[in-house]
Amino acid sequence: MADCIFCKIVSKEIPSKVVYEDDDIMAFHDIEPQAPTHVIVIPKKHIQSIDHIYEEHKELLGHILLSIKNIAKELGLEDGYRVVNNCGELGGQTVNHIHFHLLGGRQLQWPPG
Ligand code: DGP
Repeated sequence: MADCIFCKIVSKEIPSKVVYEDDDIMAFHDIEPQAPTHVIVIPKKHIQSIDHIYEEHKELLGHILLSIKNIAKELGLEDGYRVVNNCGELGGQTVNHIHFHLLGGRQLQWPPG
């Protein structure tokens, strides 16, 4: 998608610190980290949000979750981590390309603001 920041990260038009990449997904360090480890995991294909996923995306989403587990392990988050998806305006989504935040490296608090 022409105006999507994360599509530009996928095409390498915008540089990022990639931690994992395969044919379907990409994981890179967040530009505004909220924890010592803060990685964004996205499908390469543009999907706007969780509100825009359908049956055809089931395999892709499963692949994302399994990859998050592997990335967390690779990054040494053995004591725990948090996976966050912000959906839509009230959910706090600012980039309209579905993404999962992988946060760790400190004690995370609950509830979120
Ligand atoms: P959200 O609020 O859930 O839509 O999160 C968007 C995240 O994307 C936010 O934590 C900051 C991050 N982000 C925005 N622009 C860029 C960028 O150009 N590069 C990287 N690495 N992260 C970005």
